[in-house]
Order: sequence, then structure tokens, then C-alpha cells
Amino acid sequence: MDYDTLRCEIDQRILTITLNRPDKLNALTDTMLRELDDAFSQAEADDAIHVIILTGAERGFCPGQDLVVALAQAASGALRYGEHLRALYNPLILRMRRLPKIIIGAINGVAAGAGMSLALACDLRIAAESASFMQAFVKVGLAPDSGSSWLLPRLVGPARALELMLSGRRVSAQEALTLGIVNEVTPDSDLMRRTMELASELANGPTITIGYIKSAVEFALDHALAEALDKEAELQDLAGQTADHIEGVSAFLEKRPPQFRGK
Ligand code: LHQ
Repeated sequence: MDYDTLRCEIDQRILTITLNRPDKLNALTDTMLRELDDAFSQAEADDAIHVIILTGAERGFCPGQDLVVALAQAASGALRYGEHLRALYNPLILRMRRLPKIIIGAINGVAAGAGMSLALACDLRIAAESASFMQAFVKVGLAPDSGSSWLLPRLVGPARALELMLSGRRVSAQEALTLGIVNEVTPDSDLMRRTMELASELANGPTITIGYIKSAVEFALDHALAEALDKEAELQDLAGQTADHIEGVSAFLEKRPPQFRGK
């Protein structure tokens, strides 16, 4: 995985993708969006990758679409925002939500606009103490896009989501924890150690079933109880046929820690 705007490293079945345009706080360009989609697609296909971490280089996580590039493209008539979203952002967000592996956002700095959407599209978020979140769209006269209008209300409820979207104000990591936007907050210097620790626990878990857990929650969020019960039965059928299920039960009966293999 060799990219212009991303750094990718694989260590012990964990892929770390680092958004890498630090001079612009890692603002999103067409190239970066295509490369991100490609990196997630390769991670999905590669059985040796169990967990993915998404983070930003240096002091920013991601401040959203590169506004300089977008304005120049729009002024020259080369860019209609709707087309741009449909072509590049929407497939990426759907890929992240459908990917049967856990994506942990290691939020190292400011996540604004579509950069906040990217953070919200991760399954779990650990934020550094100095990180922050902004629904910045309104500040530049735009409405939330790239999944924010769907993802944020589900995390914080519609009234709080609207308040954040209407004000565009900057939310600290501590407030994000209280609101339920992030799972935990760490000292800045401990962010990657703690994220790797969590990723490692997940990478050594029953990873096929972990994919089913992700998809069960995703499914339940926009289906009725009867349909969610049916989905649970379908997924449990599949989980029940994994070698990791047999190993988990054997380990329990033999009073030893399980050795899951992701099979
Ligand atoms: C940036 C950006 C940026 C370019 C910082 N672009 N350079 C829209 C259109 C089309 C379709 C798709 O979807 C979207 C949705 C969007 O994502 S719209 C973008 C929404 N985001 C924003 O409006 C955030 C704009 N950025 C900011 O408000 C600030 O930069 C924040 C609050 C994020 C950080 O502030 P500071 O820590 O004070 O850093 P800074 O402003 O000094 O930024 C550092 C550099 O990064 C600076 O460049 P320079 O060359 O002057 O050093 C900024 O211009 C650049 N930068 N965000 N989105």
C-alpha cells in the first residue's frame, strides 16, 4: 500500500492508516479520498488484517474537504458538490460502515466538517485530550454531508446533533466523551499506545464474529425489532459454525484462555 497522501503500516494484524497532509491538517483532496477508499478495500480483502486504525499525521486529524481545492474546482465549473459527494465521499463512508472489520479512529487533533464525518464513520473512537470536533459545515454556508446527518444523531440524539450542526462550535475531547461521540479520552502522549492496545485485543478476538457484531448493530439501527431478531438469528447461525466458537466453548470448559484464530 503505497500512497501519496496516506501512510499505511501493518503490525501484528493491525493496519494503521495515517492521513498525511499535515501542512493542511490533513484536509481531504480527491487523491486522498480515492486512496482511502483503496486502502479500506485492500484491508477488507486481506485476511492478514484484522483491525484498522485511522489517524492523522502531526497536529490535525482532518479538517474536512480541502476548501481551497474545492473552491478552485467549483469556480472553474469542474466541480458540483453533489456529484463530488456521490462519486468520492458516499462510497467511502458506505465502505467503512459495511466493512466486516473494526475501524478505530485515533483522533489526534481537530476533526471538522467531512473530517468529523470520517471520525464518526469509524466504529470506535479514542480521542487525545487536545483533540476536538466541529460540525464546521455551517460556518462555510454548507449543510452536513459525508454521513454526518445520519451518524451524529444516532450517537448523541437529534437535539444535540442539531445544536452542534447549527452552531458549528468546537467540542473538546472531554465534552465529546460526555456526549457519547468518543469512547474514551487519553493523554495526548498515550493515544497510539492505548489505541494499539485496544486494536490488539480485537485483532486477537474471534474476528469473523466481531464482523457479525458490527453488522448486527448497523442493521438494527434502521430496522424494526422483528427484523433485527431475524438478523440476529441469521448471524448467530454463521457465528455458531466458526472454529472460534468451538474454541471459545472448549476454552471455557477447560478453564483456560481461548486461542482465537479468526476462523
Ligand atoms: C485547510 C482546511 C481545509 C484547506 C485547515 N481546507 N485548508 C465540502 C465541499 C465539497 C464537497 C464535500 O464536502 C464538503 C464538506 C466539508 O468538509 S467543508 C469543510 C469544512 N471544514 C471547515 O470549514 C474547517 C476549516 N478549517 C478551520 O476552521 C480551521 O482550520 C480549524 C478550526 C480546523 C483548525 O484551526 P487552527 O488550528 O487555527 O489551524 P489553521 O486554521 O491555521 O490551519 C492550518 C493550515 O491548514 C492552514 O493553512 P496555512 O497554509 O494558512 O498554514 C489552513 O488554511 C489549512 N486548513 N482546514 N478544510
